[in-house]
Amino acid sequence: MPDNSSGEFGPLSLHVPEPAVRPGGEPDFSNVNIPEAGSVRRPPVDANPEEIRDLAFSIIRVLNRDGEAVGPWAGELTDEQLVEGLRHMMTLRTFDARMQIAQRQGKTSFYMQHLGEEAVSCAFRKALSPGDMNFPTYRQAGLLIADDYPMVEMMCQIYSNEKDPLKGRQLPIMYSSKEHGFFSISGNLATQYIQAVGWAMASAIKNDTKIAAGWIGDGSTAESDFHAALVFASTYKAPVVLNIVNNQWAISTFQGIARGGAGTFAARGLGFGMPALRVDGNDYLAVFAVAKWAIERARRNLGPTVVEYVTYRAGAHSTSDDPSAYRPKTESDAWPLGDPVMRLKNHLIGRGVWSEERHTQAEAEILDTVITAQKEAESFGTLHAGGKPSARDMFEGVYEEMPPHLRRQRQQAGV
Ligand SMILES: Cc1ncc(C[n+]2csc(CCOP(=O)(O)OP(=O)(O)O)c2C)c(N)n1
Ligand SMILES: [Mg+2]
Repeated sequence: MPDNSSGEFGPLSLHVPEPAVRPGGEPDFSNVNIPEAGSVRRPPVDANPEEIRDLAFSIIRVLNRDGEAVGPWAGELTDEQLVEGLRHMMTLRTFDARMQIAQRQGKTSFYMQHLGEEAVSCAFRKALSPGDMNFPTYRQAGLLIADDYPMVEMMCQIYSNEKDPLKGRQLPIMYSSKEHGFFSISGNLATQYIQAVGWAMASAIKNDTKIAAGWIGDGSTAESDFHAALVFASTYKAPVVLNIVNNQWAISTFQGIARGGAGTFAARGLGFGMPALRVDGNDYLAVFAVAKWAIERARRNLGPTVVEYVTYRAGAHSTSDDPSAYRPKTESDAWPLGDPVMRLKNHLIGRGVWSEERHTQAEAEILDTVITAQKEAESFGTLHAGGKPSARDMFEGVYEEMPPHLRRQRQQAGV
């Protein structure tokens, strides 16, 4: 047996992946391989996963650099649907901007933005049917906005005020709406995956027709729950779409740490025999087309699909984060897949159904709508002012029958 007593092999050491650049350096995305828009084939929905393994290493794109929709994944949406999609993304962006300021004004303790990632959740929602269930993280509020969930309720939740539908029991932005297919957000990342697969399995066991969508970030794929969920989803061919939002960062940790040697996050699905697609997450048309493909596959009982959205978190992780500590300030400008709002806007102008004037007008209208909703929400209180949920509410809504120790605590609190 060879040993190393003579020191022949030298000492062992670990490989720790490093981001391409650090603060002060020039942004560098030369490692992001971007195929031409329209160049990735579109297999039939019932394709054998073995035959489409290449899709886990490419990027499905529809909008080219001139703003045209090209290739086999184009042509899924009407002019009206695209204009609606643009409005949803603009609304989410405006909502974010207002809530970010509200946090700085002390009206809420915490906020998380979607800047640069609006297309992912806004387009995905439009590919689902009523009754389907999302298990989202905190960066998919577009699922609510694009389903016309009332913004006032979202804001009341953020302000933990007297009209907060969750009565102050959840961290701001951790919404919940059964009617809108938005499962209560859990702060414990990756739990969304096992829950989504479990829900999908239950739907199949009941011989129902509803499907589930699990959501996870690049960094959270390092959690055990991610892998456990993939085992159950692939073994039982659960009707679920397993979304991975690769926005390049997990707070200050770059995506290379969680990705490890896998090449891409989508490729994680291949070891489980699942179809795995990678898509340009800043291309509304591509996101919708790929979501529709995966959702149809689940609905036809053909099993789960892994979808990796390649995007970039242009904003800070949350209001508690300062990205200048770990990445160049101009990195988001250098992101080679552009901005989802600008790209769809330019496409619609090219199609002759939108213009700079209409865009400016839409911006003003949307800002007005968001401010009106904000004023209404603030009339019900903010973090430190006005109405609050009752302390009594804290004891409700968890157990069907309140256990004795909670009943005692409630009595002690006198509520
Ligand atoms: C199980 C668990 N571990 C750690 C955290 C703390 N945490 C909150 S967000 C976050 C980063 C997640 O990054 P990623 O999965 O890439 O999602 P992104 O925020 O980029 O959308 C971490 C580590 C958590 N909420 N849950
Ligand atoms: Mg991330």
